[in-house]
Amino acid sequence: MHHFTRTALIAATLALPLAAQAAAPKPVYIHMNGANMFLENPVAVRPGQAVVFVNEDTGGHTIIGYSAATGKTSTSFDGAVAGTKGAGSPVHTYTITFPHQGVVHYYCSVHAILAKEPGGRTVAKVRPGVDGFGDPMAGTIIVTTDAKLLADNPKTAGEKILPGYFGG
Ligand SMILES: [Cu+2]
Repeated sequence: MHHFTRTALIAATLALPLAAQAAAPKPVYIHMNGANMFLENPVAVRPGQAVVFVNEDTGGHTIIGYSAATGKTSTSFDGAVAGTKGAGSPVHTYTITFPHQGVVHYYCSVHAILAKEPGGRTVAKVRPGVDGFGDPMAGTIIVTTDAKLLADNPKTAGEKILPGYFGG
């Protein structure tokens, strides 16, 4: 009996990583190009699900988390992605996961600045002199288990490379 229990325990332990792997959701992709924006914004991800920032721009970008409440930037959510030569060339990516549910704000420090609103909240604004579509290069990630929010992501968030999105 003792022996059987031990064998069962070992079998259960071995089975765990496989089960976890099978359940691991696909990453959520957020793309950048010469428009100096994060294309998929906002996105929702599960706790532990990978968020992959893909740079399809010829120029580089940073991806830095910040607290809207305090204005402090994150030391753990702090990425940089170099540019690409274009379609068919390698792209640089930055991958991060978030263990807990919540709302995460981030911005690109090359193309946006952080500023305090009159109410005290910190928001990202277009860095003066930066070209683009007019919105600041910044975004929000909702870390949640809510199925409806998770299903609401843009279609492009499911693809690593957007063939028509290289540029700049
Ligand atoms: Cu940027």
